[in-house]
Amino acid sequence: MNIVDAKVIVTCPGRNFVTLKLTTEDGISGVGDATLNGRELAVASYLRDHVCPLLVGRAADQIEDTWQYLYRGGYWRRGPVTMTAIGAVDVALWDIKAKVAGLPLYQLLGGRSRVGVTVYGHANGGSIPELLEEVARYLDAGYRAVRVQCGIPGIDSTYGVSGDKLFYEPAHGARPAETTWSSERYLRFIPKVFDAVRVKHGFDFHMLHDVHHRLTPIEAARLGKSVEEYALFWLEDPIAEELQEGFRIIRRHTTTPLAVGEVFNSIWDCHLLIAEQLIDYIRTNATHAGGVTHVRRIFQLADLHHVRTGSHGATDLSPVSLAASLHIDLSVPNFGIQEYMRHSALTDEVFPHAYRFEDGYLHPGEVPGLGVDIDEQLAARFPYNTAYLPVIRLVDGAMHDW
Ligand code: GCO
Ligand code: MG
Repeated sequence: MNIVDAKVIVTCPGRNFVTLKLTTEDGISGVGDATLNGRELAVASYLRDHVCPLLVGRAADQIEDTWQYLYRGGYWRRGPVTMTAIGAVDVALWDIKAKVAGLPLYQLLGGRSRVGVTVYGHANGGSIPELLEEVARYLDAGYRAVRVQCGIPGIDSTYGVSGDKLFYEPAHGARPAETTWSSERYLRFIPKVFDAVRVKHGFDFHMLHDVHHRLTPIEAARLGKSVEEYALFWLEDPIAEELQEGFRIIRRHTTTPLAVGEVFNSIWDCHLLIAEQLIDYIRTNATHAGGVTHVRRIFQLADLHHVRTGSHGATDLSPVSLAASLHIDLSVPNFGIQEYMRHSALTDEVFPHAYRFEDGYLHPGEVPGLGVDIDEQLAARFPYNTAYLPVIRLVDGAMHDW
């Protein structure tokens, strides 16, 4: 059963998404998410110009061989653009294989290992009182885990806090927005945020927090140590992660669990972190790290080393990506938690899907394949719109990690 058509669909129902759709000679089609926020068209071109022509005429059922063909065959390995493109092909082929089998994808990955996929929602507030109200909203809605982000006095804008509570992901405009950052102010204030949340809402839910790559290892060590009493489920991306050895410094000082990996795209980006047990949760995701095939490899390595999964699920990843994550989450033995930021109603309309939220869990549904599709006619009504993530500078004007 050969692939006869490979199509790249770019659409912007509020934010940009790139989707690969593969169709076989039997008329079965599969979809893969190829969205790389702020660099979308690079992946679209990589697929259209260099990958789609190679796929037409290939057997749709040889998923591993196709993965190796694109990875080894490209000669230039790894990197976010390459691995996102390979990931989209891989997920689309798994979608097709599961449809051919007449089974939801998780059945092909070994079947269900749990009743549902525990997700965390995003509560954010400009101030502590506002944040406390948002946390209450999530707990009332049945969430068992909530990420907390709060405005920092003296800093004009900070990661994770926005006016639009529901669909936070700040990518806008023909040039990146620029704001100022102070790690000193952040470090002084953030323990008060965790204290207020625990005082008001107690310890009966998982509390998470994302530092978004902004500290040095020794600053992160100090923060982790100073907030141990608040029992964070995880502290995410405390430092920039290129230097994996940097985590040894953090680990030496604190028992606060660490989650890392949303910007990683291969097993080689995280093998030292995992093998030395320097982190507790690995956040790689099928879209940016080479699809179901490669992410499963990463998760198996993690399982050997007591590292659990916590896949990236921000709204700059499409519902196709979320569906792929849910099938993996439901089946792997070392699942930890899944990020869940709800997509807008319009995005949900463009990507009709079978997954559903219930009682703090997401369920991928029982539809054969991924259980998600793209409405191409509707998608065509929303053309690409240039949008960049913000950048930040320190008080003296120097560039810092956003
Ligand atoms: C998260 C992430 C996102 C990223 C975004 C970049 O934990 O969900 O940090 O908010 O910033 O995916 O495109
Ligand atoms: Mg993050």
